[in-house]
Amino acid sequence: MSFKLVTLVVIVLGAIAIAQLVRLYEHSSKLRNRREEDIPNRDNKLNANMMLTFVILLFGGFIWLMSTYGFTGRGEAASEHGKTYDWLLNINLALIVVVFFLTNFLLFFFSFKYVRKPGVKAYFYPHNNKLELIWTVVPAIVLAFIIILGLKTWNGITSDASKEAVRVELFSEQFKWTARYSGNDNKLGYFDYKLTTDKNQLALLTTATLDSAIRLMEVGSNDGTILGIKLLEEKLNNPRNIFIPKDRVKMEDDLDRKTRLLRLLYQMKARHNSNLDARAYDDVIEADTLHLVKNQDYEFNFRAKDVIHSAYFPHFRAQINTVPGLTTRFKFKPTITTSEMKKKMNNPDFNFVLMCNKICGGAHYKMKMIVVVETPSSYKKWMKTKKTFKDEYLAAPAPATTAEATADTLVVAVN
Ligand SMILES: [Cu+2]
Repeated sequence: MSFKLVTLVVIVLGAIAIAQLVRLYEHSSKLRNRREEDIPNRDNKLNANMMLTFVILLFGGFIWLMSTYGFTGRGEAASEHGKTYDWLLNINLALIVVVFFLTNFLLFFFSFKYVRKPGVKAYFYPHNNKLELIWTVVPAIVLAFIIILGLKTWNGITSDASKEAVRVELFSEQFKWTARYSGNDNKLGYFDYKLTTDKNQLALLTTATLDSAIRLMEVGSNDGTILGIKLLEEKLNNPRNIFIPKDRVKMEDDLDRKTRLLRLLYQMKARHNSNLDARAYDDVIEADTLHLVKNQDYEFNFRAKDVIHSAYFPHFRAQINTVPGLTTRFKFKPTITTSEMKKKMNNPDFNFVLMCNKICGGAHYKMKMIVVVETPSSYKKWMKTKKTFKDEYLAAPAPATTAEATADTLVVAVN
């Protein structure tokens, strides 16, 4: 017999047993000359005492949990606005705790105190306008106060950053973060998803990346994993090639998509101003670790490659969604270095982190970046070891020229 069937039988038998007990109770009441709705004094007293015990356990448990596990365990706020944020959170918590104690005390203590007593008739009190007014207006004022303060703080975090703020981009994808620093000009280079190639994972826009994206569409990749339009056309038009219909449709779709992309890329190229190349060329790209300077204003620009992620900096009290096709932004100023925080938290292994806070797929739990907050001098030292996008891009092996690739494709086609 399956587990489900056993469970069902137990439930049915349980229901029958309860029905029988209720009938037995009814019969015994009749025998004792008592009406069904008469509850003996002893039962009322028991319920009243249970109400009192429950509220004592509830309050005791709450106080114990709060004193054992603390508030959030995130430690002191490590950003400037974080202090306001924590203040706001504490006010909210204080209000909630007061209301929690007050309402639960009234609910359970009154149930205990005003238990039915023989010979005492309940006072009938159906309505009071004054009371209604108080418990409508007071919460409304308190809520308005919380919401206005919250909006003010939120606007402070998401309003435009100052000119001096350092621009950093955080690029999210399943399942990692990549940081892009804006370089000497403090301007992030432009980007377009159509420029995504192996060498240009963040799809930055320069004359060279445009040309190589166009080449990729026209002649494919050097290793032959991406077929170019030329080769696709040759394959499809060669009468000696015989395809099963499914494969032919797949290749035709691929050709369509690539032809469309190529057309858009040529449009981009016609509009492209090569003066903008410098904007992207001095950018510095770094995966895994984010380096920040203490007391420096930052503007973070978030991008997503695949699905919606959420950028969560618990210690800096900041979080925002990262959305494909839409840049989201916020700013903050770190005020505590990593080594200072290690001492404050009394934990030599402590590190600030950027985490993904949106269930974005199978390895979501691993999507994390270490954040290092340091002094300006050690930041400069670190930055000196980094290559700019231009150096990295030009150092990578050059894409095949059209002539070479065409020769290759012919060989493949003959094969
Ligand atoms: Cu994610």
